Amino acid sequence: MKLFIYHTPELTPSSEVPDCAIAIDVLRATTTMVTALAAGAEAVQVFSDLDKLIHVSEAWPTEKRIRAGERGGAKVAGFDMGNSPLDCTPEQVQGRRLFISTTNGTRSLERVQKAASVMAGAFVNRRAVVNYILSEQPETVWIVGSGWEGSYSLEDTACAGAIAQSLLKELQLPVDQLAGNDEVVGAVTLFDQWKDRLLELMHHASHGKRLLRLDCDEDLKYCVQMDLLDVLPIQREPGVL
Ligand code: 3SL
Repeated sequence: MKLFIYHTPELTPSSEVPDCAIAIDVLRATTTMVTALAAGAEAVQVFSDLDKLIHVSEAWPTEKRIRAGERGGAKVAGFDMGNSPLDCTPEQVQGRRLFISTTNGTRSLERVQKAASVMAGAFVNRRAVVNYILSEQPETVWIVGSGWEGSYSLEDTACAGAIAQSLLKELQLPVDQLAGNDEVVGAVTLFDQWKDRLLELMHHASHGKRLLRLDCDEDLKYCVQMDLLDVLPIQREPGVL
């Protein structure tokens, strides 16, 4: 197995398709997706384009759908919810399909949707992601951070490092044998440095600061909870997890 980490979807090689791809957007899209499925959502369907989301979800019965839209951290007007995982209660989402579009997270899922298996990862379901990789043993694994509008993000790389570190431990491999690129070594080192202070790391992250300005302190606390949910959002058809 070779593991590659890419800090943003734009950095993934356009001519290659991995056996397994994990899209990460710790703050907050993939954390929200995991939480919605854990709370009983029927599925999560992702869109980079808001108009397309509205068009496709129109065909769904109103009581069976919930529309989540976020731009710049804020809820999109007219949508049922923004992108807070804390809004994904069973009362809100159970039995419904979550139609979701966010600034960056949904784009990284779309970027890797041709991989043989595609999933959404976050700190909250790190163990479920690792268990899947260990059981399936794919030849090539990509972990793709969402970043922010094409730029690196601390939180996604730290989460990629958490997954990589756990794989190294379970497989009892030195990092060189698993790492397909230098980013793996960097991500593991970042996670190792901050693993006991993840909330503090979120406060250093530019998107963490943006969310704090939007009074999303509780979201940050929620998003750093490691292995909270044994749920693996895995793609069943393009764009649907
Ligand atoms: O960029 C994204 O996809 C979002 O997760 C950003 S936010 O946390 O909802 O602001």
